[in-house]
Amino acid sequence: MFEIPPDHPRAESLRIREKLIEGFEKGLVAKAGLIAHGRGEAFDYLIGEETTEPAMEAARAAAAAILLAKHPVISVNGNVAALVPKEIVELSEVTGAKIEVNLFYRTREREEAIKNVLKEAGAKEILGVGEAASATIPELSSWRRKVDPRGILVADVVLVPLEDGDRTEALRKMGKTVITIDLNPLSRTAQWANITIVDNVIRAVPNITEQAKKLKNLSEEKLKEILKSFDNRKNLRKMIEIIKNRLIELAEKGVYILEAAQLYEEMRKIE
Ligand code: PTJ
Repeated sequence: MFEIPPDHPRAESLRIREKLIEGFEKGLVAKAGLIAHGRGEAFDYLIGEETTEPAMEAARAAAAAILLAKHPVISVNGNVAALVPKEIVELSEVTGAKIEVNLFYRTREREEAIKNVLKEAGAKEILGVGEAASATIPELSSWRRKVDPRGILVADVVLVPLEDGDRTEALRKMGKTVITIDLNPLSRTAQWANITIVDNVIRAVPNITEQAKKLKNLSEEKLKEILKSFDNRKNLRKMIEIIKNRLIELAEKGVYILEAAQLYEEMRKIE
């Protein structure tokens, strides 16, 4: 892995990027996954690269939905396997949700590489690999239609991080509750899902696990109350507000421009 200087002002973001590049080199991540990550980075910049209050609210609702589910499934693609394999396994262990590999750019090699990474991270059972994905999601023409009859096909709640809109729509039409993690609050997936966590998967997956640990001992009734009080439309509006206010604040105060100007002044003094 390329060594990131620890004092680099964007060290954390560069470290995440390196994980993805490494995942690409290991055959986990699709070429388009690198492009998708760049889009995610841009939105992360806009939300301030930290978990916001609405994102934590959504993570709480997601944890409640997964705990209430009879057959919860976590769908894993290349980017998720490269960025948060251990965190996915921990979420699965805490909630009892199954893990299924489901790819847009499906190849047997990538399925196997992703399965191996998840196994190395401690997963005992991985669904959806090879012939195991023998069922089909109706109304879906992409490779994402191929699912495991023990997993996504019979799931009542599916967590689909970094998703494309088509499958979210198809899963909703099948009557499933769809939870997504997507940094873009305007994406079709974000708009179609029942619960959208507008946050980076790096932060969101551990947040769902943390919330699930807190909620685990609550009664079914209390969990249902949490779910009922969550409004995805409102939550998405709050996220768009956060981005709007952040941009207005930056435009008015010119935070970065001010920093650059100060630096320029310092340099002039040295000269
Ligand atoms: O591994 P595969 O074959 O299943 O392919 C996976 C990708 C991601 C290539 C595929 O699902 C795809 O093309 O997705 P999209 O349509 O590009 O959507 C990805 C969404 O995830 C975009 O809205 C991005 O803003 C968002 N995103 C990217 N990186 C992150 C993210 N959201 C949360 N955390 C991230 N790190």
